[in-house]
Amino acid sequence: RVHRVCQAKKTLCTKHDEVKLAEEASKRFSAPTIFSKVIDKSIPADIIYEDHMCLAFRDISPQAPVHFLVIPRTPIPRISAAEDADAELLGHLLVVAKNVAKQESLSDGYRVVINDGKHGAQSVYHLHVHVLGGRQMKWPPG
Ligand code: TR5
Repeated sequence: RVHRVCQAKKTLCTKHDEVKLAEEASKRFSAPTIFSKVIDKSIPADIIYEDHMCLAFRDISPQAPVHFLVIPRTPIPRISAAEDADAELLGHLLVVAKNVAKQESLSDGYRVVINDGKHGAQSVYHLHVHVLGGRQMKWPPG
């Protein structure tokens, strides 16, 4: 049988095409995480900003006097799974991060972090931007 995608692409029909597509799809649309429940408000969170594209809420285990997360409503699992077409959304997350940092009076500066995957020590697979402030940060991070 000729797979529809192979027909459309007029390439040699191999199973690999479907496997590849499934892999790509699974990278982008992973299982819902706890942050989906923050978005649909089925679990409580201290939400300090929200708009049509994203939410900002306080981290449940703060690593600094101010520690909040900015997440897209669209459940992109991790920054490495974002696509070029997500540029506007990704830019928006940073704009919101700096606006909420200002709202939180972080006038002496702050740190913005995105952890990706195992080496990045990511634990929740719904893209999130950490903003930490209210104390002196050290460099390099651990
Ligand atoms: O390690 P990464 O970069 O994936 O960061 C995940 C962050 O989510 C950690 O800093 C956690 O403390 C934070 N986290 C985890 C949960 C949670 C949360 N922040 C706010 N509210 C949360 N709820 C309700 N449940 C969590 N499991």
